[in-house]
Amino acid sequence: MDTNPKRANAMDAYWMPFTANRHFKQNPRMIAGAEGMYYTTTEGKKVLDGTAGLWCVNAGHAAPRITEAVKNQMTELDYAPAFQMGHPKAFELANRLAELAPGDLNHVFFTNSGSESVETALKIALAYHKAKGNASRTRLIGREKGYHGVNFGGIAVGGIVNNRRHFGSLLTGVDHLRHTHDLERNAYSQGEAEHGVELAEDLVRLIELHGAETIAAVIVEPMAGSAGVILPPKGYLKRLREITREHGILLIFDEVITAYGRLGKAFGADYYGVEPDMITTAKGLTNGVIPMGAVMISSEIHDAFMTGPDHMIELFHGYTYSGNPVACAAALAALDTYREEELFERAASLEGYWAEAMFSLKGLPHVKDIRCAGLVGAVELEPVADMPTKRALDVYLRAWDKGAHLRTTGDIIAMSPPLIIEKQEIDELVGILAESLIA
Ligand code: PXG
Repeated sequence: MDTNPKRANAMDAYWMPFTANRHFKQNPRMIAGAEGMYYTTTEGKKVLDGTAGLWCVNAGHAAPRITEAVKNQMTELDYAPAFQMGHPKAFELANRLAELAPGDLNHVFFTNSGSESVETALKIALAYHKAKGNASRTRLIGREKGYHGVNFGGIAVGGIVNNRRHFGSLLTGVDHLRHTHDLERNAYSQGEAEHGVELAEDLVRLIELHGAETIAAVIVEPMAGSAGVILPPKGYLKRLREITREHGILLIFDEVITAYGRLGKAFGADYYGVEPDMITTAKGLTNGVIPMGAVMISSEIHDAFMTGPDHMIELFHGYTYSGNPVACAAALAALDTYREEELFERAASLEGYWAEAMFSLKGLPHVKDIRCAGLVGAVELEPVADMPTKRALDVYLRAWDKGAHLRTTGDIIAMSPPLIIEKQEIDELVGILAESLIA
């Protein structure tokens, strides 16, 4: 490895995110280009993208409408101040998203990432209760194994220990529901897991412990992605909705992964048939090409802020790049692409084929569970004794050598291909995974 940071191709200066930096830099995997379902490496090798980038390139790489829209927007209007100023595409995009979102989620706040969408939703939840005269509602409830990005609010409500343990005391006044991962009862599930609806009653326990009047919001991923594709038990999300509604607690779905067609519907809320009070999104909003997030917010919450003198700022929150024109252009073009190419419907129509292909891996060495929903699939592996994560990492590296890009989390392999995937590419991807599991 060239470690001299003064040389352009040295690798030391770039501190890579969520990466084993020293291991990677000894044997780098470098991508030079991408189109459709495939990456091209710097050595000119084609690699099938089994994960839509990081769960974001839902329309496939270099989708022409999006590329064109970004180019055009750059020359037309590159930037406009986001505070006390607007530009038409931000309003157009908000309207399009409000139309797409379920129920009365009629308002949209723009951010630049999933992490910022989470912070935004948590802050709005607190400020909403204050605006309604319920200032004692300050407690936030997350769930064990939850992933809500990497900012302080998100790691406080999150439940992945390595994302929390190094960073001090985090937010106070946070509690967690128990997770719903249950291999013994639920192995080899699709869509929803059979057992575990009773785990929603954990919220009742927390209400009895803290008092409902102290709780502002519950945030969960409808399907937990980063912890390794944990499917909600049947009836679980509905029960969370009932309990939160009964006790005046807001329900936030973190759909940074599940929104924009990943499960074959616009939102996980549609797929599971449960309507939250806010939905956090990012990733697929722009097909991953320009950083952008959006929080969908109910009219009830939004309208609670629209009181007081109308020259006053209603919410003291926002980002320099909220509703950035280039990001808006990318998102509008992504939504056009999803609609015109019927990609959400396409994901739904492939769900059965995908699950069948994934379940064909049952019985291969070290496989102890397979879980699928929409175009998401995960294979959980028996860890190597005393070397957690090694089994999955080895499979990942073998698959990369064979020409497919997967994700690992712990000893779980996760896949989430672009929604443009063809059946023979599903066969290719799952075939490479099968070979990589065997040797
Ligand atoms: N919430 C959820 C549910 C997410 O999955 C975030 C928030 C944070 O988004 P940003 O844009 O700040 O990264 C995420 C991100 C993986 C993986 O392979 C998952 C994410 C990001 C990168 C990798 O598990 N999720």
